[in-house]
Amino acid sequence: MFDTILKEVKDQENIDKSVFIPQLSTNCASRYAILYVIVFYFGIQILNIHCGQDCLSCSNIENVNDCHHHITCNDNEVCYKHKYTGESTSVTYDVGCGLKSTCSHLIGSIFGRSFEGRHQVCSACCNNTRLCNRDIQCHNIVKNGTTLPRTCSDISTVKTGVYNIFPDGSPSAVPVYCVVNNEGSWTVIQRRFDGFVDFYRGWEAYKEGFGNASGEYWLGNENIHELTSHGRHKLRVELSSFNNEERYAEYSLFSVGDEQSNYQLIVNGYQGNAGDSLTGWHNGMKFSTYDRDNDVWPSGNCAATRKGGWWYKDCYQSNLNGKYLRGVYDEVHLDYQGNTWVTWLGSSYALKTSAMMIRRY
Ligand SMILES: [Ca+2]
Repeated sequence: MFDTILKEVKDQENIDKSVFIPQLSTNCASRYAILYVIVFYFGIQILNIHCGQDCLSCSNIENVNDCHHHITCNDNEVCYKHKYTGESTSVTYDVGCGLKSTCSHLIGSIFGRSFEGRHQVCSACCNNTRLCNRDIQCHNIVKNGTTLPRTCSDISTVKTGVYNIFPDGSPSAVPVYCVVNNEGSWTVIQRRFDGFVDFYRGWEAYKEGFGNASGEYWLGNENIHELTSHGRHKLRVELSSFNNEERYAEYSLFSVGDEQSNYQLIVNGYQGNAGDSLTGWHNGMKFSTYDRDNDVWPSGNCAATRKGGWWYKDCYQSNLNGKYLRGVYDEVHLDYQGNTWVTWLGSSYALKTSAMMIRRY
């Protein structure tokens, strides 16, 4: 799902870095001066004067939130953020105004890269802040009057399908499958329906996400964490069997911690008809993969034996990222490896479809 982003990076690799040097906002400043003169002499009330974006403007800082100096860009400029590794190997930033013409792609896309590890992004503004290139922590991101969606529920659509979202406010669009039902639009974080995508993957794959937004995929623990750390989210799990019977489980509370917490799961408030295969066993558990055993089984590794990535305890009551084994299977012989939801069809029935989707409310 990140092919597009990588392509953009390659396309932009040869752009000369020198064009991004911040420039003084003389045009805007002179316009302000003229307007103030008019106001002074003629007493005209002029409100909401604004030329271009307000950007933070600092060089060689380790934390963008430490930058308090800001400037107003010229009309032909936008905010940029340049992240690079300094001589002390610590990550540092330059932020300021850059030419809009060098930022012709979607907001948030990478528009210059001098070599690996150095890149610049066109920044987006938080709603009502106008301060564009601080690390953005807000629900709505506004750039030039256009709101960028953090989740599917920020997209005005009546149609289920693939859309771009911006889970962390920047820097890059993430394609995702949005499901629209009576309640509104849901952001799908996990989807399986044909077994074409291998879900037996390691920590990094589950961290970044894998698969394809129009097919089977895992959105990525980083993205899921970003989304669920901005506002309260509910989780809806939709399941079906090979008899085409459908069930669901909904949770009024769902969040995933950061990597330091090993993407710890918080889930509560069940209602539905599939039974609750999450809170009893998996609430409070850390995420585990075959190469990162965070389960509570001292002598074993649930992710390795059950063939998935999940918030295993010792081991599971649900295993939606387990092996796509197509219906009834020999659970003992195959070590409970199927993609299962135990409170509905038990641990020996591998489901036909599953979708985990979240909605901010
Ligand atoms: Ca273990």
